[in-house]
This record gives sequence, C-alpha cells and structure tokens, in this order.
Amino acid sequence: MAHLTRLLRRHYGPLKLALVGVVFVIFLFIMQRDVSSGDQREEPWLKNIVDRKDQMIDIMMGAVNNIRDSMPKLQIRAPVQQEALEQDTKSCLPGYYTPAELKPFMERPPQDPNSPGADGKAFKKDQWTQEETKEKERGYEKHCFNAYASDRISLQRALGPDTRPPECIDQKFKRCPPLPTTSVVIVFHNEAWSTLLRTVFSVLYSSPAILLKEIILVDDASTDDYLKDELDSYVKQLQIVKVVRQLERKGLITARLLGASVATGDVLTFLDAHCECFHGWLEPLLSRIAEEPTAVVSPDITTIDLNTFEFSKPIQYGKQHSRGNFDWSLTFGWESIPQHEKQRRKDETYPIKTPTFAGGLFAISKSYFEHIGSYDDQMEIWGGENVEMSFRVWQCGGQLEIIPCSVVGHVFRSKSPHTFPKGTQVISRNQVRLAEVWMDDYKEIFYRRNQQASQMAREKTYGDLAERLELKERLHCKNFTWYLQTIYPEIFIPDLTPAFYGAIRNEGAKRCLDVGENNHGGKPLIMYPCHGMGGNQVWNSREKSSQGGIQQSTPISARVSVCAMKLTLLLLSSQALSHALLGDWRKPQNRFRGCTGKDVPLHTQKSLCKWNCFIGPHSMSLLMSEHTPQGFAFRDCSLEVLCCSMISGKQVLL
Ligand SMILES: *[C@@H]1O[C@H](CO)[C@@H](O)[C@H](O)[C@H]1NC(C)=O
Ligand SMILES: [Mn+2]
Repeated sequence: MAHLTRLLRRHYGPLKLALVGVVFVIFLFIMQRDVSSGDQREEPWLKNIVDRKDQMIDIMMGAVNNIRDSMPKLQIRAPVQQEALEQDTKSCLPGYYTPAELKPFMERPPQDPNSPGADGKAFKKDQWTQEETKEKERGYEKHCFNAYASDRISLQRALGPDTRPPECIDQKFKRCPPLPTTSVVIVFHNEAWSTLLRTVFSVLYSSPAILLKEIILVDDASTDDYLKDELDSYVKQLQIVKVVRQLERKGLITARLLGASVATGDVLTFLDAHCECFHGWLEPLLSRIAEEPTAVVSPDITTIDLNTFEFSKPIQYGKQHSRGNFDWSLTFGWESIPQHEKQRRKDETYPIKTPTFAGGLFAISKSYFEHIGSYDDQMEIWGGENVEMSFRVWQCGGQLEIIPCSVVGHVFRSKSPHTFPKGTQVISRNQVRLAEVWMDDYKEIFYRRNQQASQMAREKTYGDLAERLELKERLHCKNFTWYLQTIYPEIFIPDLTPAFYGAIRNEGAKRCLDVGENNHGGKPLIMYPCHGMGGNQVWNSREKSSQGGIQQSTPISARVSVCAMKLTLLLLSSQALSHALLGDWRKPQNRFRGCTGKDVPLHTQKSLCKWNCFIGPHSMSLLMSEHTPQGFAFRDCSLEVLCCSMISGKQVLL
C-alpha cells in the first residue's frame, strides 16, 4: 500500500492520476471482497479458491507496476479482472473429457494370455516340488497370503475386459469444473515386493495421466532389505513414484499423515499395498469430489483371492451392494443397503451413502482432509481410525460414500501378518479416544462391552483429547443422536441405562451365551467358553421395553430355544438384579415363546428339547427375530443342567 501512495505522490498530470485512481479503486474493491469473505467462518478447504484470489491480487500488483512503467504512453486500461476471468474459463472448456484426454499415465505392455494369473485369472499349479512347497509356506507365514503365487504373476498383469455395468462404462466426465488431480498414497510395512509393485503399476496403467500427480509410497519402518535402496532405485524409473519413510514403526495413521504432508495433488487417494485397480477406477472418485468437495469416497472394493490372486471382476447387472456399519464394540462391518437407499439410486453411477467406511481405500480432497481434522494423530498403529473418521465426517457436515463405478481389488487376509508393537490394547485406546470425542452418552454401551476400554476411560489413560474436542467445537459438529437418527436410523440401540447387564453363564458347562460370527447377514446365538472380557457376552435387561427380557447389543438372526440352565448373571454394575423383574416375566403377557415363533404352553417345551434336559417347570425360551432382537423372556432358572438350543434348525449343546 505504501508504494502505491508514493506512486500517487510521485506522478503528476491529471490523466495519469485518474488512471492510477481507477486501478487503485479496482484494487481496493478486490482487496475488500477478499477481506469480507474472510469474515465468514474460515474454510481452509476453500483455500484453492482463496489461492486463486491471491493470484489475482498478484496479477493486480503486477499490473500496477506495469502501469507505472508505461505511464507516459497512456495506453493501458485496466484489463486485469477480465484477463483473470479469461484464464479461468480457459482452464475449463465446456463438454466432456474425451478418451484421448484421459489416456493413462503408462500404457500396459502386451499381455501373454497364458502367463500365470493373466487377465485377473487364478494362479494354478498342480505339481509342487518340496522346495516350492517350502517357499509357498514361507510366503503364507510372512504375508498371510500366497506370496508364491503373487511372485509368479506379472507385475503388469491386466484384468481383462471392462465388465462393469454399462452406465459405468459409458459414464462421461464434465470438463467443468475440471477433474482434480490426485496423489495416490500407499502405506506399506514389510509388504511383499510383488504385491506392492503390482499395486503401483496397476495405478500407473489405469489412471489418466492428467489426473495422476504422483504415487507416494510411505514405508512404515519396514525391516526387509528389498524395501530399502532396491525399492528406491526401482521406482526411480517410474518417474512419478516416490518413497518416503517413517523410521520408527508408528502405524497407518501417522504414515498416512506423512504421505499427505508431502502430497501435491488436489485430492488424496489412499490405497493399500496389495491392490489392483480396475478399468476407469479413478475418474468416478475424482468426479464426485469435483461435484461435492465434502464427499469422502470409497471405491467398490472387490476381492483378490489370498490363495490364487484371482480378481473378482464386477458384474454388469444386479450387483447387490453393501455399505459399512458398526456394532457397539465399534467394529466395522458390512450390511446390505436398505430399501430407501436402493430407491434413491437411479442407476449405478449414483453414490451409495454409507454410515461408516472400511477406511483402507478412499479419496478425499486434500484441503477438505485438512479442514475436517485429517486423523487423530494420537491414535496409534491401527484400529478405530476408520470409525472415528466416519463419525467425524458425517457429524461435521461431510458425506461418506461408496462409488460403485470405481472398482478396486484388495487382498483380504483372514489375519494380520504384522505385530502390534504395543499390544492390541492400542486398538481399545484408539476406540476410547473416538468414543470420548464423538459418541456422547452412547459411549457407555461400548464401555459395557469392552472392559479394557472401560478401565481406560475410568482411569483417563487415553491421552489428551483437547485438540480433538476443540476441532469438534470449531466445526460445529452435530451430536451422536443426530448421527444415529439421520445417518444410521437402522441401527439397533440397546438401552442406555439397563438395570443390570453382564454375562449369562451356564455354571455346569462354564460356557456363556455369546453371539457367533457369520458373514451372511445375521449372527447366530452360541455358547462359548466364558472369557469375562465383555464383548459378545454382554447382555442387558430391557426394563423400559414392554416385552421385558434381556437383549444383546449385536443383532442376532437365529431363532433360539434354550431349555433348562442355571442362569448366573455376572453383574458388572453395582446394581443388584431386581427380583421384581423376574416376577414380571412370569406375567402372562410376557409368556415364553417357543422356537416356532408362536406362544407355546410350557408343557410342550419338552418336545422342543431333543437333548431331553428339560426338568420340571424350570425352563427358558427365547425368540430372536431377524436383525432386530425383540428381547427374550426367561424364568428364574436355577438348575444346573445341560441345556440345548436350536440355532437355525440345528441343535447345539450349551
Ligand atoms: C442433539 O442434537 C439435536 C439437534 O440435531 C438436538 O435436538 C438434541 O437435543 C441434541 N441432543 C443432545 C443430547 O445434546
Ligand atoms: Mn489390506
């Protein structure tokens, strides 16, 4: 500003002065607009736009200098603003990107259709020498997948023709606003060479050159030699691939933050180190972010078989999609999409709204990532960060979506090959941090199910939360009730303050009523050795419900009948089991319901019990309906006997 005044003073001549005056007024106008927009709540993710404004001011300043230089000629008007506008429209032509414009960064070399695993097919091998078998076993031991197969499949393998739904294949992408560029960030820890490099090549071969800014490999303190200098020199030839290293093993969260800090693209795309991208995977993700900058988008994640490395290709019609959910242990899970969401989507190009996300593979605007609080950097290693981010994104005004036209394969392992340097309690600690910040009173339901977490919460050993709470405040985030009611109304919410809760134990068999695992939707009721850790063995009373009974915080699908058992409620709370409750369950309206789902008189229950453990009037029966447990009634069973149940038609000895 000072040199402007000086300029005004130094120059004379009314015409010249008037011209400078005009420019000055325009300059003030732009400055003032910039200031006034700064008055609104700062939204750093809009920084790009602000940056552009800054550029404009730079151009202005340059113009002022130009005018000073060319003053004597009196030829220059004030074209500055127009010039800037023109520049804007120039970078954004109307119409759609052509296939030529979206040419991938590298062209895949010709493929040998007979090579192992070609076109995404399974690796096959019939004859194994002793040596080969040993190598295969070592691979499984180290990586928990068939590294032997992976090592023999081309790093450049293609995945065959594009089998996505036609509307995905035909989808066009508007040039305006332009698709943002992206940095692909891949974190690895002692990853197999072949899976890591196949992931990298797959990105290079399937991502448009104009959109792919770089691939950043973040080494989370790997100890294998081949991932050091050898990797560095190998990726040099790939031009846009760089390696950054975290020297101490700190886990996924800090590694991703490190990757993000060096990324230069508009969008961060996080992938795992054992992925393969399908045709056209990137454009739909970036297009959705261009359209909605607060969208955090995941591809449709398909399976690369851990034994054969077969890539499950998308199908054209009738794919039943899944979305992410969570249970009250704060464990991520998949579920089918509810009817109302199916109806909202006109075709496969529509995003699927999802309450939570798996968190391994996703894209987010870099500035929005920073705005929304990236990650809780005091979370350690792994676990809970995806649920934390899910709650945070929804509660603070973003959206979490799955984009079905974007397909990426991932090797799903059945167990982790990695060690947890500080033990698995870091997962509980991460979960406590997220529960304390985002879940309000509902965190108690989680604490009832996780005693380690409950203890950490009581003793406040979860670290400092000030920054995260401040973030929540600053972004005016909504509360957890809002999240549950608006984003995930289908969730089953156990009573917040049950009269009693604890395990239900068969004293004779020393086994507890438990919720089993089952990937086909519902979860069966089982008996399992009592572990005293809470988790799936926590049951609580349903005092408020008209039906009385007890409930579990995991939806159970099995229809169960239990005959007689000694029922011991391990009270975790100080509240004693109320006898009044037991009395209530004897009332006719709370009568037992049998396996058939109909009310059955007591005396016929004997026939339901093939184990013939029914003794006298002491009995108990339960009925759980699909997905929404209605609770179940039981009598004051006090006999110590073997019991039986019917789980999905099968009898199980309790
Ligand atoms: C949560 O937010 C809603 C508005 O979205 C409000 O009506 C409700 O009172 C809040 N609940 C709590 C417990 O603060
Ligand atoms: Mn993985």
